[in-house]
Amino acid sequence: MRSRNWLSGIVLGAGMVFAASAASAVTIGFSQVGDEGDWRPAFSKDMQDEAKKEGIDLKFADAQGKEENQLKAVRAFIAQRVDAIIIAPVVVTGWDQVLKEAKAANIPVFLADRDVDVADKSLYVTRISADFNLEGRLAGAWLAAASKGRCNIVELQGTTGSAPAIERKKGFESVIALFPDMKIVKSQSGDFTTDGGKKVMEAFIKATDGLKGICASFAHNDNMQLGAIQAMKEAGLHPGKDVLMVSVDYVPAMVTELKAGDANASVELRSAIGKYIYPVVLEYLKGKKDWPKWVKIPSDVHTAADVK
Ligand code: GYE
Repeated sequence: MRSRNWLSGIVLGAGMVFAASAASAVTIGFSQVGDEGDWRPAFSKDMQDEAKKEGIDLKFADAQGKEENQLKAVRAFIAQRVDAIIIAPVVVTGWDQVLKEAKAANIPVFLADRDVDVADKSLYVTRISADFNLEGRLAGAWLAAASKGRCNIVELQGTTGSAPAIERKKGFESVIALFPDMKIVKSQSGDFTTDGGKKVMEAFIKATDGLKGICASFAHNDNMQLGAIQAMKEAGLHPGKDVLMVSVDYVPAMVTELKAGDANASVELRSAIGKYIYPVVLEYLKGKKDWPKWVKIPSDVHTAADVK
């Protein structure tokens, strides 16, 4: 009898410990852009895997590329009283109101990857992200060297109004502006998708009589460039040979194209970035409140020569 009590005491105690740890697990709501290319799902998977490793209860909401879905998701996280909210915002505008609501509810917000444009920066703790402007500059610098500073460029822009489309364009333009014979002659959004990139390149091919006089294609991400490569091949052109191909992300499918010689360079945007993001959130929740407004993640440039 005595030993049974003793045993049930342990079972009960263990149950209480378990209940206590389950109750104290940190709950984080993550509003993700969608799955527009190869980079994004890799980032989503990394966020889910890292959350498991950290014992975080992650509520993951896929916005399917629509900001209105993100606003709904963030409001749902507020209603659920999560401990923190992470947002990878589709576009930079339209965030003031919902961030005010999170602040009023005392729920800290962290930006991951993309940026927002809000007047009051105290509405979020910090942004943990690569430097998209630097990525644009790296692509521009690579192209300046590869073309010896003489190049007519077609540009495939990312989602209009998104931080990477704005900043990669600005960074790239700031470098080519240093070379009087480098210029962007055509530029259009392909919405960061393979399909979008293919359609835009088809239009460029038509408008330039088969890319006559065009020396390079700069795409704000690899997926659009992968679509552009398809369009060029279908038109009997030789991407990577007739036209220099430079883009951003360094996804596995682009590495394959670099190896095959259909593309020339890609700036790496790391997708395994949960290990940079969660420690900031967790330390904040434990009491470290003073973060710089931007925690930067490095980016590197890779050329066809590296992957061979
Ligand atoms: O380059 C692109 C994705 O937000 C920086 O979004 C990210 C970009 C990335 O769709 O492939």
